[in-house]
Amino acid sequence: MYWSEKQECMSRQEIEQTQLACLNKTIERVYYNVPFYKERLDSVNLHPEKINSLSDLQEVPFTTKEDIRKHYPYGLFAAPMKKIVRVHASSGTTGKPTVVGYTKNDINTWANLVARIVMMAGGTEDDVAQVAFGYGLFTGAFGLHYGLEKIGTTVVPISSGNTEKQVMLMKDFGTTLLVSTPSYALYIAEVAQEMGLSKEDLNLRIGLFGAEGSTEEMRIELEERLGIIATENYGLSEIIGPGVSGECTFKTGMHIAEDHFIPEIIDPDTGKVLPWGEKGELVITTITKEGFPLLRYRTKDITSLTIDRCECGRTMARMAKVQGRTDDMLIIKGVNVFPSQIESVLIGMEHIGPHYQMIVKKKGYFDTLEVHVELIAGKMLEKFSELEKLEGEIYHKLRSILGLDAKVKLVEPKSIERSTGKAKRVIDLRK
Ligand code: DLL
Repeated sequence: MYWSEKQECMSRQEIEQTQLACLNKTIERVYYNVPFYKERLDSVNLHPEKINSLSDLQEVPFTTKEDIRKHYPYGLFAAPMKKIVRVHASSGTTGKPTVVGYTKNDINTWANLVARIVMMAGGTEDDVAQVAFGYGLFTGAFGLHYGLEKIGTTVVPISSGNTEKQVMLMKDFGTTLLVSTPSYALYIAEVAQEMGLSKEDLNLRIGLFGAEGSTEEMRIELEERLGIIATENYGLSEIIGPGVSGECTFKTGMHIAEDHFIPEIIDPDTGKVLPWGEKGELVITTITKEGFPLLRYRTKDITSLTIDRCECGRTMARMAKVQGRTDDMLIIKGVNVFPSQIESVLIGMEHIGPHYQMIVKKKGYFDTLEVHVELIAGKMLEKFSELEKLEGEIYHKLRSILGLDAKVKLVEPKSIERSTGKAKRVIDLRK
């Protein structure tokens, strides 16, 4: 089932024609409305009428999060404030947040794009959707909310946290579709189990998970524990929020709304554009936004793109699971390490749960990695020798995958803090 079949199933030629027409309009819009872009485009001698083909986009300089921060709060808006009807912001860990603004048309576009990803995942007007993202400046909750309403699902705007009540309402309201981060969904599953509820007691059928990475192993765990089809979606506040891309039920990558965004993959070190299929940093240009358009925004997310045929019939390019961010890629003793690699080793091993944390420290000149892994309640191994054996097993698996010696520490059940939003997997104490 499609939300907008005509757009989602265009031929490649139609997609490219649409992209070029919209790109031209966007370049003109930012050139004449945002001094930052005028300066940037002038600096490479790229007047708007010089963009005659999609490949000309490669001449346009990148935009970074730093650029947005420097123009805090509204300096990159391309519409007058009276036309801006909503702002959202992403909370950086340090400094000021990045602020994004939407016109009425942008809000409408956004709802349509989210409606697409909900229907791709199998959602319909018969669903009861529990939005367990935090409502607020974060784009997750409001983004999903309006898209779900557009389709006609019954929305339960419960927000994140208050997990026991979350489970109680899930049962009483007959929730069929859960919207959350994958890590929070796992926590919800744990609490449901503690409350004595099995998946058969709940009515869930679809998970729409996003806002953070997760592995295939995590998907399987969520599907088994909650009795759902777990789909993933991706987005970032700077680009629009959720709705940039999402999986259909074939789960072979996330379809990008290419009629609104032009994706590119670049080598993060050289900035060179890479061909389809190659892994690198995702760069996105928005081509229909009015309030806050961005040209060649460096997402820092590492993935690859494909336009191979998808069985669902959609023709839009698909992006692979995000492997990590160029800035949460840890470099430990010269080795590149992503939390997702650790997760795929841990999930599926006996006696341990899916909760872990990586602690990176500096010892003299050397970096050290300690991985804390939680034991499963009730399966607590009593014999010290068995604990040691398990630690050794994890240590060897991590070493063979990462090529790195990590100290493994098994910790008590429930001792690692649960998150109700994006999970904090890495504690970097080196700075
Ligand atoms: O997380 C938008 C969103 C909300 C997407 C709800 C999907 C669902 P930000 O808070 O600005 O926006 O964070 C954006 O989160 O650059 C990625 O690093 C990460 N991210 C988002 N979705 C995924 C995903 C929202 N499916 C940043 N896999 C992005 C991996 C993801 N990382």
